[in-house]
Amino acid sequence: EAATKDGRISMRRFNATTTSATEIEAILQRPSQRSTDMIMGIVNPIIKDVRTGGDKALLGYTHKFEKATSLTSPVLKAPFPKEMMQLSEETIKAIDISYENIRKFHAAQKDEKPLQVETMPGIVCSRFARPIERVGLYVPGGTAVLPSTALMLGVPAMVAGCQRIVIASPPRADGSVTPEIVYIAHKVGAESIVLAGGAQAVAAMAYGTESVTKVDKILGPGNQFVTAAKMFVSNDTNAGVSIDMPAGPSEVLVIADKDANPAFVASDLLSQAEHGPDSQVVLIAIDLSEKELQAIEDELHAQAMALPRVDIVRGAIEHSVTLVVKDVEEAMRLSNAYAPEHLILQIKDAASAVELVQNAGSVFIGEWTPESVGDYSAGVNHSLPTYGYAKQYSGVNLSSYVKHITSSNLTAEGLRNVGGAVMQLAKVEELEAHRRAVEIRLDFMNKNNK
Ligand code: HSO
Ligand code: ZN
Repeated sequence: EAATKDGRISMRRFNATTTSATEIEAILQRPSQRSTDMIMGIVNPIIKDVRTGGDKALLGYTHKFEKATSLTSPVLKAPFPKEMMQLSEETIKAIDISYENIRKFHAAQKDEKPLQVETMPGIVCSRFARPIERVGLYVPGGTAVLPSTALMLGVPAMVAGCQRIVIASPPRADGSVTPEIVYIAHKVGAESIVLAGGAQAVAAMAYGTESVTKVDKILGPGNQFVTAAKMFVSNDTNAGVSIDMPAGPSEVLVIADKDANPAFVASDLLSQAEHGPDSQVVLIAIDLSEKELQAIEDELHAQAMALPRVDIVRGAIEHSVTLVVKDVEEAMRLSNAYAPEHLILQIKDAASAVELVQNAGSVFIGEWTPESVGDYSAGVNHSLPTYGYAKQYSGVNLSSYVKHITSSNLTAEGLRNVGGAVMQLAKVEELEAHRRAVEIRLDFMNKNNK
């Protein structure tokens, strides 16, 4: 079946109950990405160049790729001039409301006090968190400016107490940055904005340049070049930098039943589809009749045709699919296997279905919870694992900005209690100095009546 037969925007449709498991697996494949070798071939020289050439090389790439030839410095340092944050009242209000909700939700993720456990009498093990000192937050440009990503990455960094927050984002052709991003950078206390995008921005933050602060961790979504660069620098021990997670194109999986409003379902599918032609949207329809499926498809087409980004939507819908299943268990099984970045539950008793969720980046529960609220303002983070990585990664959250340190504290009694086990294992491993570090203390205790 052609996805957009006669110009009609419609998803392929399969009945999961009568389709084989291997076929379903193939249907739910993510759209293929360009080969990593090809991407690395482009990204590697850029990274090397910025690493050795510093500011000059970085600026060169920004002049070339962003066409921002008037730009003479790659960094804008705080305090940011007021004239760079000129925004309408409505936009300021919207950013402020979203900022506050994101702040509240991430502040609640703070460990109140260090974890402390007495594993044996006289042995206290603890764990406590410390912020990562310097973080680099990548805010993509591209087909849409995404100041909301600056909020999603910047607010938790501020809440975690990161000392130096660097934001990188490609400038516009006139060399300026979107005022929303400058305003958010100011609100989260960023020390600078790196006016660069792509692999060159990642390299600048990973190694540092004359004017770009070297960071300890780089977070944020990006295209395949950004992702490849993040993977490269996180593997380079000379960089000493980590990353949040691998990122792929955005995706959503909607589970809908007879209770779902077809217009709502279509609107959710489209809000993800408009991100990019490589986005993927999946609809799992529980026991819907031909007529009910048709109602969703009609809505999808009608709403899509009225969107400014209809061409992008068309691309995304081409590799998107509807699967008809018989019950919520079957729906969840498929969803867990797909591990969507966003999972929307438009079903009866949606909240009680959440316990069946095993793999998903973020869940949107019930008909009054469109994904867009989470994308912008509810308080949850929108930087989430894509491409099936929800099976092993969490989305960006407060712990993305801290590392946990453990400590042990033993009394003489504690060492007496555990010393034998330590000495025996050291013996097994033939690490005599390890064994003696205990023995020397136990001997000392015996001699001094401790
Ligand atoms: N849905 C995107 C985030 C976003 N939506 C930004 C709008 N702006 C990926 O989670
Ligand atoms: Zn979105």
